[in-house]
Amino acid sequence: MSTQAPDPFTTLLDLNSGSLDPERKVVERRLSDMAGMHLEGYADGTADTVIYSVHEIPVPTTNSNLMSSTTVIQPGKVGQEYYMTKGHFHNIRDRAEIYIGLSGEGCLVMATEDGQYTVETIRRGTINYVPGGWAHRSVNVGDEPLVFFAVYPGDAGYNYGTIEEEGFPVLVVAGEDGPEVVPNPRYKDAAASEAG
Ligand code: M6P
Ligand code: ZN
Repeated sequence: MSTQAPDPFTTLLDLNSGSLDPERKVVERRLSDMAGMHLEGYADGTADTVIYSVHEIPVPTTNSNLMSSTTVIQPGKVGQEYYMTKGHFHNIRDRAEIYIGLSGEGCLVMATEDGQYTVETIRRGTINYVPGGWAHRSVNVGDEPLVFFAVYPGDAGYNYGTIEEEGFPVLVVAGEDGPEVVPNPRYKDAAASEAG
């Protein structure tokens, strides 16, 4: 079939831990995979710490299929900045995405290439809509793992390079009274991000 539709199937999602049964593809991201993404460097000896894992339900990467995954971000910080995902635009920029919050407390930072941004809440029961053209990064601002489910067109693809080079306009940091959104001093500052 030209749409490459798979046969119908069902997966069991543990709403607390984010793990799937059956597990098909799990990607773990460690501090070493996030080098340069937090404003501060991570402490010596912590490179192998797992920051988040993505439990994917793979389908053929066509526009007629829906890819989905559960992401589990551990609680923690690098300096004052919370653990977070790398963040990405979609390779096909206009592809949208939906997140459903399952457990924990988080923020979804979204930004366009020309610097518009918004920071939304992720918690059990939230449904966040990420429109096409908006890069997205999720941040765990709580003391427990942040777990959410995401669905997006199968051909969306990942563009990490733009965020790696330019960052997001804002950072989410721990302030005296809880999480704060502050300007990213290195936003679009190529020289600083290369040095950092
Ligand atoms: C969400 C979705 C996934 C993504 C994951 C981790 O579950 O957006 O597509 O892989 O978060 O984010 P990132 O790919 O930016 O590391
Ligand atoms: Zn995405």
